[in-house]
Amino acid sequence: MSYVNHMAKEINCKIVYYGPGLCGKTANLNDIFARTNPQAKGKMISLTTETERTLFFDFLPIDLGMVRGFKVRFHLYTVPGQVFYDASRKLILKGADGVIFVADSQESRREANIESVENLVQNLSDNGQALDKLPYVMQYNKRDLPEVASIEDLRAELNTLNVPEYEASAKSGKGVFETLKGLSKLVLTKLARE
Ligand SMILES: Nc1nc2c(ncn2[C@@H]2O[C@H](COP(=O)(O)OP(=O)(O)OP(=O)(O)O)[C@@H](O)[C@H]2O)c(=O)[nH]1
Ligand SMILES: [Mg+2]
Repeated sequence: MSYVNHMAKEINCKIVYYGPGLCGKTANLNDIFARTNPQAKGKMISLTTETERTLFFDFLPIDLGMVRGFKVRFHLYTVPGQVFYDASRKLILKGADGVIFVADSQESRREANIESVENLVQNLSDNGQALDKLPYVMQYNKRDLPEVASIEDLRAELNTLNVPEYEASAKSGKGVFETLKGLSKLVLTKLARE
């Protein structure tokens, strides 16, 4: 749930990057970190194993400017994608103000993507939240690789809620900011209505 500090005139929002193992969640945060100027970002914190797989989460606070006199700060989190880290995923998802689903476009990951969306729905529901009530966007990542599924197929399999969708190659930064901008627009629109 967004935390509005009226004294400091700050709005704090929690954004969670979700998706199967190795889909590129951490790559999204790394790119955002690398391209954001120092005044607008906090420290990036990564809890990883030696192999750079996310063990618990990555965390990056960034300032997105002002909305009606309030400073808007996004707290970006990634979850660990590996199936057996489910308890961590559920915990990190708690209180999310918005979710970005990062799909791995490779044909070989089609089933993993579907399972991960199902896992997202289940974990939200366990936390008392519903995906169709949340600001939510879809990113089709790794478009630079050969043997990727078509956007039409990915859409049919993953984007059943028909949310805004973005093609990306997070490794080179393509589509990363567009995705975040799309989600932040939804989050801010919802905040303005509350
Ligand atoms: N070719 C290509 N490789 C990518 C892209 N995005 C990420 N990768 C690579 O895929 C691997 C996994 O990326 P990560 O960002 O660590 O994936 P993750 O989703 O954080 O994985 P977990 O933390 O294990 O859940 C890394 O080697 C990345 O460099 C992309 O768009 N294109
Ligand atoms: Mg990661």
